[in-house]
Amino acid sequence: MIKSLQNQITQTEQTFETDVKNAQSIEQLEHVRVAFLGRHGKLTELMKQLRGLSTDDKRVVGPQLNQLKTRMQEVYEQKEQQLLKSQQDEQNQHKKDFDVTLSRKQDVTGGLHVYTQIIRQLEDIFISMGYSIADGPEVETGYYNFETLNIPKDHPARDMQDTFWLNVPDMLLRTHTSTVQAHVMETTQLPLAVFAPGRVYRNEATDASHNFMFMQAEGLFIDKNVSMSNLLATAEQFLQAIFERDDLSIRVRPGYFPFVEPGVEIDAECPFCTDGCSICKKTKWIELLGAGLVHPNVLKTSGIDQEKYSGFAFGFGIDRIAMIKHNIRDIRLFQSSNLEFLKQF
Ligand code: FA5
Repeated sequence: MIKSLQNQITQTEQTFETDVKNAQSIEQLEHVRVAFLGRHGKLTELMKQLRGLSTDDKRVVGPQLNQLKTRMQEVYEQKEQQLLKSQQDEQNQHKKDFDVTLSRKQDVTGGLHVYTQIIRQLEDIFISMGYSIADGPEVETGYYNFETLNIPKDHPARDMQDTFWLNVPDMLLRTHTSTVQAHVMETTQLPLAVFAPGRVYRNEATDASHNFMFMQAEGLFIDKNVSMSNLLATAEQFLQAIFERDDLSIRVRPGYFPFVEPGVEIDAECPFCTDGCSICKKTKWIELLGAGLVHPNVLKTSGIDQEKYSGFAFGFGIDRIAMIKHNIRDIRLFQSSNLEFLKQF
């Protein structure tokens, strides 16, 4: 019995040493440790056999088993140190070989959306003309979307812009950026000149030139003795700047908007042709702005003395400007997830 246990002790030591030697990684070494030194490992198994020996034999084999345990732990720890060191060396080498100047292949970078690009250009143009940039809420009250703009409750002009009403009484998604007018007039000292780009919503069916959510911009200028010629000069200057054509002329047609009097529609000469093309639909003109002199009722509602002050306002679709500038055929592309389209800008 004692002989058999002593043989097993010698064999266990040899197998353990071979297995430890062969372990290539910390994980493999851990497997060996569990198999030999773990709670249910080989060493525990040998210890259990000690119970069947006589007291004299126990005195002989007991110390041998303890020696085996100490030896196994030493061998294990030595190997563990060795593996940890080579792991560390490998990591250091990897860091040394890492070339920070290498660029990654197929780098995917984002870019500014075409809306943002056009809005920034427009803002730069208006800031250079002395305007400041204004903003307003997209969730609005009927008061700011209609009443301050001379469109009382039940007035038929409310039907000119199909409205998304919310479930909260008198709340809506703004149908145009003209809502910013009263907000600004209530809070800004005169004279004032503001440019307000932003998102607007209309409860309309979509097609290639109409969306239910799109971008508009509003211009508002209030001072003493503001006239139609100030409006036309401003319109001409900004249209020339945005289409990068110094010789671009404009033309004016009568138009109806309840918040301006007189109201006009302003067209720009087609920047892309001289005798008609597909962009201007062979007319040589492109419809761009709704505009006019601010209606006295609008000034009055915002507490401005209409005897002393006058002003002009204009509004336009930013999508339309972007479509003309980049020859885009379908307005719905702007808000699609079509990366091929978006990547062009
Ligand atoms: C207005 O919204 C007026 N607030 C503009 C205005 C401001 C007039 C200040 C006078 C003084 P209108 O509904 O025409 O006007 O819209 C202006 C522009 O928004 C249009 O010329 C068009 O370019 C754009 N637009 C209108 N509806 C849509 C739509 N469904 N999809 C895309 N663009 C649209």
